[in-house]
Amino acid sequence: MIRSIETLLVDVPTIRPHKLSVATMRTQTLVLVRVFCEDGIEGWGEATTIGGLNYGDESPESVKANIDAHIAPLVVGMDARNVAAVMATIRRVIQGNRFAKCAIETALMDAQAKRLGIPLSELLGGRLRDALPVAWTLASGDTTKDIAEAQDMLEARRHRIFKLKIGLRAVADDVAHVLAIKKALGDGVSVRVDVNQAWSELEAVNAIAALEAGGVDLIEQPVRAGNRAALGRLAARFSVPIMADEVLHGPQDAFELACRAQADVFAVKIAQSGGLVPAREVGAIAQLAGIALYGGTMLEGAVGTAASAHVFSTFGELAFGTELFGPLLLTEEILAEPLVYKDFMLQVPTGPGLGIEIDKDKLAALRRR
Ligand code: MUC
Ligand code: MG
Repeated sequence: MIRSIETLLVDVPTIRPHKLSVATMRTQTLVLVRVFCEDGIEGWGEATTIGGLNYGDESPESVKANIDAHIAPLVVGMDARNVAAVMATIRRVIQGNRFAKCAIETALMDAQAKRLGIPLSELLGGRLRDALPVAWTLASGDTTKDIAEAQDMLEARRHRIFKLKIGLRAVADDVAHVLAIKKALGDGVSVRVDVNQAWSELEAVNAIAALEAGGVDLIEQPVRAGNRAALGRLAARFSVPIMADEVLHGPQDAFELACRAQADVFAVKIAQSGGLVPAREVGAIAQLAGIALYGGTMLEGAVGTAASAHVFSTFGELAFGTELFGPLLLTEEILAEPLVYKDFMLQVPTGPGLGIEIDKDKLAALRRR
């Protein structure tokens, strides 16, 4: 039985300012959810977002308030072992709140997988890989600093895929910034861009032509999420793949984008999808439609990152790898044993549940009061 649910906000400074077109992050607010079960087992989930309400329509504070006031009272007392039934009730009764739902589903699946003594990936159909390629995002806002940062990552064998956050400056300046980095890093290194919806369709046409010619591998959400038709026209026009991110809020969006061939790649995010099972469904739709997959992040800490890794480990195809570097952007470690990043990959945890152990003293010291 579900005994109680606790939500925590944990503010952690980032290792450097992280500049997106929608926000400059100096701190990340981790939204953590802890589900206590009658049999003594507890599960952890995460509902972290980016930049308060700058990125998505749930803020850390709204997630906490809505879980505390609406979701917890609905499910306390339900059978913790029947995760599907609990989630069906939540999805029937609670509108929206995809991040909050994801955190609850993660915590319940963590607890259930611990109960069964298996990694969470095995509840989702089973893993096909034990390690995932991990991109790093260059977003210092400075070309020279970004090149130096990428070179350090290559040398440390931590990342060889780089995603550049653009869309804040004039289009020509952004294009020059990207091409300078691509030139400095060379052919063997994958350089991609994430525009976070900043361009008009006309700006996108001109910029993508230059980026494609310069050897950029992937263009993420160049135009606003509401303009799906423009995304589709760009996907049809260019051979460089166009990736859907902010437009993709779960299986229904995935289905509609797939039916209209409006993206070449899906950035699957567990929270944006509304949970681990819906994220699996997004992956299945993509695979049936011949759309390539990328494992996205909302810059979650270790809990959301581990949960995402379990989901992405079950994907048959993951052509563009993942960007599960969230914990590496933070100055504080909240696990007793950090997640393992080596040889350009994140190791998918192998222990029961999420396969991580939270350092509770650390959390107690960091949590918002
Ligand atoms: C996004 O839009 O993909 C992922 C990596 C990063 O730096 O920001 C996120 C959000
Ligand atoms: Mg994105």
